Amino acid sequence: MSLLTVLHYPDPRLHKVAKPVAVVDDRVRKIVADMAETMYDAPGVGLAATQVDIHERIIVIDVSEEQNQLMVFINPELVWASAEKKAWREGCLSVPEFYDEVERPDQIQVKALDVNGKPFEIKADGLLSVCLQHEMDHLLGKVFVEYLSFLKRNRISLKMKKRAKELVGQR
Ligand code: GNR
Ligand code: NI
Repeated sequence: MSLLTVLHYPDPRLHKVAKPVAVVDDRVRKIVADMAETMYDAPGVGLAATQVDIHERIIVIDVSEEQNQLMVFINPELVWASAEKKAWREGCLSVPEFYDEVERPDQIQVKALDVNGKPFEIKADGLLSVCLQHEMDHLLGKVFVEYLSFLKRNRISLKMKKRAKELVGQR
């Protein structure tokens, strides 16, 4: 397994649209294993392939307290979303140290393929629902800060660019 580099906002590669996986084979399972390792190392509760510059519809999630219940979603599709919405304070490994409220459907139903290419469907609420929607957005090239006001997003962009410059200066 190997750790992958997580892209940071406002990297334009975060806005690429991921393509469906054609066959779930060992190549895909290697990507899943590397993504899981990267997510646990961060640590984060989810990771979309887009964030590690792989533009295929692959998501890993672990919302368990012990971080020992890996969930894998290949070619995820939204089947249903509740009319009821809920605001949640979100963070993102691609926008480190920024947190803000985003309103999304409270409950969702998603279908996907597992690591063996077998279809499954789940109904999600709470953190799993928020995280799944956050990750599916990544696969469409959307980062959560795009739900925030223009002013907030601009401030985040400027800070991230400044921080990137500082990091270069330290080398
Ligand atoms: O680690 C993460 N935590 C989180 C908290 C609230 C809402 C969404 C998330 S996902 C995030 C990891 C990440 O950036 N996934 O793309
Ligand atoms: Ni994210």
